[in-house]
Amino acid sequence: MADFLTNLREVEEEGAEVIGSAATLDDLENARIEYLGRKARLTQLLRQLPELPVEERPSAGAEANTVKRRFQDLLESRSAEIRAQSRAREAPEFDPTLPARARWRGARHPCTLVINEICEIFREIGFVRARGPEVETPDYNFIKLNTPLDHPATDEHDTFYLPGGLLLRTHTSPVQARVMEKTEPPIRIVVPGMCYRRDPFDASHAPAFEQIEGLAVDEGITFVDFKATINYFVHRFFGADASTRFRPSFFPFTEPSAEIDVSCLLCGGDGCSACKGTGWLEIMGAGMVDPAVFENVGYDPERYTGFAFGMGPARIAMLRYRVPDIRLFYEGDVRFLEQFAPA
Ligand code: 2U9
Repeated sequence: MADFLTNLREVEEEGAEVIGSAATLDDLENARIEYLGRKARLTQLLRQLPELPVEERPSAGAEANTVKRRFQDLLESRSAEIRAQSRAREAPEFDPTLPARARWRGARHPCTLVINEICEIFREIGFVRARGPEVETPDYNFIKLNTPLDHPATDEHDTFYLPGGLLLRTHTSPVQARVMEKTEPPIRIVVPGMCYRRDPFDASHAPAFEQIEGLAVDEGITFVDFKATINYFVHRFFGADASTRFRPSFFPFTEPSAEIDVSCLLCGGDGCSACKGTGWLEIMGAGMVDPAVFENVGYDPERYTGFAFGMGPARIAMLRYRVPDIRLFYEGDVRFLEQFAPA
């Protein structure tokens, strides 16, 4: 037994030294064969176990197995060290002459650009921005706006109804109703925001889209103020050469109502594919606020008059930036959006 243990210690010391100083994975493999292989001294010592007295065999066997496990552990850790050293050697050195990575230029969304420009034009003539909730009640989205719940606009096919009787606003108009309820005239506001309708997602419709609406209420506001303000806006936004056309229309919240066209930006009114040969592009709906709406928000319709208008910034952006498909605004494709970054 004493000889056995002496030999074992000798093998252990020598093996640990050889494994620990292996410089390459090949050296390490040779050390493994030499100290754990079939012909290794340790293997031979293990084979001698049956020759020891029977009572000494268990402890001698345990000692030998401990040495075997130590070799295995040492092989593993040395192998990890050698691999880490070679990875570090292979890593490219820092090269300060390499060109810098291109920076991604952030850009405002084209609809945001249009909204900001519209708000700025109206700010200069006394309109302030107002905002309100995107989740609304049928009362604010429809009833206060003179749209009874049996009106087709309230149909489930057109409106996203939420559990609990709420809905996603289908226009920003409820914000104007809320502002009027809280504020005495005079009022001049522009209201940008997202709206939701159960429309198909196609080249000219999106189920979630921006709207910007405006409202002016005071004593003595007339149709002349309405037309002059809209014409002023169109000339500021589309240019002094742009002409407007007011076509009679109908909205539940305005009376009289109009749809407003601007002379085609592409052909100047001669007729082209963009304006379908008409020379005109529709840009907004508008009208004098219906007295019933004033009644609903607690204003005296005998005392106050006003006008209101609404536009779709995505539609305006399509005309301005010649974008053929509204879906491009809502797909988040950086290649499209980064084109709107300032130079
Ligand atoms: C109140 C009173 C009146 C807002 C108006 C329109 C006409 C209109 C659409 C154009 C295209 C929205 O983006 S669009 O889908 N808007 O045609 N909006 S008058 O009238 C109001 C709003 C609120 C209290």
